[in-house]
Amino acid sequence: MAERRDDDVGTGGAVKERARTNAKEPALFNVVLLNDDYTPMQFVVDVLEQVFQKSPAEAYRIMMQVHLNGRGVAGIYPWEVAETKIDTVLSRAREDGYPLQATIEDA
Ligand code: TYC
Repeated sequence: MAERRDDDVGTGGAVKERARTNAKEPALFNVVLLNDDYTPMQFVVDVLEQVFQKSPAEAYRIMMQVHLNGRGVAGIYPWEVAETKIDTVLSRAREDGYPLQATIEDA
């Protein structure tokens, strides 16, 4: 993974070299939605808009990707955020009695 480069760190402005910090990018994970035969399309679109902050057009596109291909990426997040998104999706789905499944994988 690429390291972050901070421009002009500690060089007093006259830059010949750039200092390199040790800060690493956080590891990122895909939140993947899985298709099933029972969860309504509109429920999935609503989840994508409300939980993953997708526009209505993008939410519809992702829902159809999952419906037609079996899976699709709802969003890309650090591990704990991805886990929380999945918890939210699964508890909303179960509340409404739908079998929607979501999983985390390496981005
Ligand atoms: N296949 C579902 C239907 O026909 C719709 C659906 C889309 C379900 C995406 C889950 O992650 C999903 N009602």
